[in-house]
Amino acid sequence: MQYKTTLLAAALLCLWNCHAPKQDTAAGLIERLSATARSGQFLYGHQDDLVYGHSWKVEADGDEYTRSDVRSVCGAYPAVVGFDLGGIELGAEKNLDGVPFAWIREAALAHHARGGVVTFSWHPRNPVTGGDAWDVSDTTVVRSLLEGGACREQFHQWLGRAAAFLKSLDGIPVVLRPWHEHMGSWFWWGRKLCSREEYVALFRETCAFMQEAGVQNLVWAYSPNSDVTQPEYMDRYPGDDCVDILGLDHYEGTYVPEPDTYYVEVLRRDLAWLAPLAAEHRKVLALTETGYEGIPNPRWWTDCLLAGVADYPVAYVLTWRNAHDRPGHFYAPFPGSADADNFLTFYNNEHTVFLP
Ligand code: BMA
Repeated sequence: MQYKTTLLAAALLCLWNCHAPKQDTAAGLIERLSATARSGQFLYGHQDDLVYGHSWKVEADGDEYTRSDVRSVCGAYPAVVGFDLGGIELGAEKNLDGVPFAWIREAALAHHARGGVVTFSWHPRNPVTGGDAWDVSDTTVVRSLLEGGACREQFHQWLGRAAAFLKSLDGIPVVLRPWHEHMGSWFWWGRKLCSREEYVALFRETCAFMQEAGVQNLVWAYSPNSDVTQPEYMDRYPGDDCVDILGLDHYEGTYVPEPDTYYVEVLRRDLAWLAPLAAEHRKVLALTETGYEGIPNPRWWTDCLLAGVADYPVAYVLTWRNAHDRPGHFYAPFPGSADADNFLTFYNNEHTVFLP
């Protein structure tokens, strides 16, 4: 009996392994994300979760990256953790939020080893003005990076530094989400700052560069900001050959009279045309950035986020960061935060996937 049970267990394990997607490749990660969405679930993600949180940060080399605001509240890590590459282009030791790239690398590897998914955004400096990613004072920046442009060499140097960092990740598959929220005009690559052709070239050249540099296992996300029409979303689409994820960045904010209603309505309206579009293009659908700064609504997790995504085949959602040095700048719960109970309901919901 004992022997039979063991055999059965071994057979089941083999079956599971044979069918389990190989998560160590880009294709395996894409399949894992698709399978999650097909099953009616989504992975929960949090930016910078393992390197700092509300009023704490990793302090020293050798940290094991076990601390997490999300885990402190629900007992499980987010399944997706995001990091930002801003500053890598300058060869800086720390990113734009003061996190050493060496620690980002270690945290990303630790998260992958636990079975988690890693994603990178990038807020590079403005190569023309020397300002930050939000410096929109010059409308020639993207053009200057392209063939014949004055910053062409610098662009390649910047991409080279990003490629070197990504190559240092031991080949683990990661989602790269460059040139995001470009249907707005708050970054130097935004809608009013470059032409359609320039944006598409910027994105495509970034993909081609990474490929030529031999960066393995990148999963590419295209993530315009929300509240756009399908034609607007597709107008600057770089092409099926360099995109794996159709993403959306959608935030709640008090710039409208009824922010909760507006958040859910706009999200559902956008996902209603994005879901069939993703299916048609055979791409993964994801809410690549979201949140409500300071989470003013203690029922936000169920009444807004879950209400917005539950009916659509979204593979993951990524809430933005809990700053350690700005008490009101948080997008996920922490021990004692007003939304913590509601987050537990969200955690226990059948739709959400975390990492034990
Ligand atoms: C923004 C804010 C900034 C931060 C940037 C990149 O949304 O959180 O404080 O520097 O993202 O992480």
